[in-house]
Amino acid sequence: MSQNHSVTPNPQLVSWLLTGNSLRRLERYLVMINEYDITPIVLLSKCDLMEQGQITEKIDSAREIAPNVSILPFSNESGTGLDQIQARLQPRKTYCMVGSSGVGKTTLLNRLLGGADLETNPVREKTAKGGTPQRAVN
Ligand SMILES: Nc1nc2c(ncn2[C@@H]2O[C@H](COP(=O)(O)OP(=O)(O)OP(=O)(O)O)[C@@H](O)[C@H]2O)c(=O)[nH]1
Ligand SMILES: [Mg+2]
Repeated sequence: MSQNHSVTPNPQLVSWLLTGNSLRRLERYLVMINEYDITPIVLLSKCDLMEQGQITEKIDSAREIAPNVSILPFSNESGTGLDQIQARLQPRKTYCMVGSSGVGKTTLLNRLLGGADLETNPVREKTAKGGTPQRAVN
């Protein structure tokens, strides 16, 4: 029997980064992702809570640290930008989404998958962080 059977999957990963507020954090994600053959897309979440000027400002500052990366503002609330995100998704590709707790990752998945109904948590007022409904499953 041939020893050359390669069964290693070679998924094309696109990692999504949702910036909460921290550009430092975004920078760390990009450094981490740069280690792999992954094309990142920065998703700027909750743009319904921002004025157009603030959105432009955020995009400009993200672009300074990620000059060649697509930056897509979106809102789960109003639906703005969801079609642009959807347009980036291809069947049978693997995608990975990272971002601070509470930025809206699960809500976005629910919107994109339609009817997935994964559990979301309100952002806690004191910490401005989500309640981490997603946990590792052993
Ligand atoms: N205003 C506004 N609120 C949003 C939006 N997307 C999500 N939220 C709210 O933000 C809170 C946190 O959303 P989640 O989707 O649970 O956040 P998450 O990133 O999955 O958080 P973890 O699972 O803790 O990592 C929920 O109360 C959502 O309803 C949005 O586009 N606009
Ligand atoms: Mg979640």
